[in-house]
Amino acid sequence: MRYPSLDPTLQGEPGVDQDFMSGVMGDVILVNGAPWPYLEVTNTRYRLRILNASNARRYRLALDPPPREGPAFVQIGSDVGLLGRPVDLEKIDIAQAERFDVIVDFSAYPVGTQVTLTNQFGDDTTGQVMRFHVVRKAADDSSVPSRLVDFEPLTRSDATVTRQFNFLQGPRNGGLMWMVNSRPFDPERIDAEPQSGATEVWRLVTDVHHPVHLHLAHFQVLTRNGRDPGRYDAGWKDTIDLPGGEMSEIIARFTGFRGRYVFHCHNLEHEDMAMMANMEVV
Ligand SMILES: [Cu+2]
Repeated sequence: MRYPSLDPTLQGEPGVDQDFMSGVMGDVILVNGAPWPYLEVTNTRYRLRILNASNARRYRLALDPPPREGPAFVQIGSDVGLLGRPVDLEKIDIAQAERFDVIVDFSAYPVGTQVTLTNQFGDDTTGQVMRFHVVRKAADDSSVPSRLVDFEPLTRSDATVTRQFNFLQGPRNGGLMWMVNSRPFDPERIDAEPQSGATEVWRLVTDVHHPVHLHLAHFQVLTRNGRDPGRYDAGWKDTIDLPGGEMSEIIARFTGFRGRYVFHCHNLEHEDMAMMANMEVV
């Protein structure tokens, strides 16, 4: 596999060729390290914990064929834990580093069916992810509870501080770099100092699509371009899929530990080309 690094030794100058500034995408989809694997399943409910671990690829996951009845996926968890209530989804848009914890009920398929997990954002080789073979019947006494955990929705009035971070490309050192608030990552610079225990609203502005990931702090999506959160924003999260040219607001609680943590775009090439910043919880 060729990785288009500026420095083939990966020891010196970070970053990739200009052609790959928007991120390196492969042409083989791996699941748990295997290309396009299949899994034999019984005609029962399965819990699937899905992580998008690609460098730069977003997925729109769907089941082909779709189930005869019921939703394709019942989402029970987000990036950092169970939702308050399950959410029915026909498709899952998942950006790099996001996680979806879902139930798929294979009793909606006759035994003998092959069900492909597809990627509707892909084409040719990247349009398929893996396959499930429904090979036999089995007893299933499981159910999905209508209430999962106590979930406390945060509101704007909970926040004591509002900050804005712009995730934009800009000129730097004669070239272009991916930066936060027009500054490339500097491990020694602190870009935000939340108080321990504080709740803050962070406004996140983008030029192109960036999945933004916070270390330490969990957050809820408050608004997207002034509107309500989207269908994939339920629960506590640590990564938000930000479309290009938009402004979204998250509300985060800085609990647990003091000290220095990073936040960054989780497109790995953007991150490695300096779209990262430090916060210090004080
Ligand atoms: Cu990015």
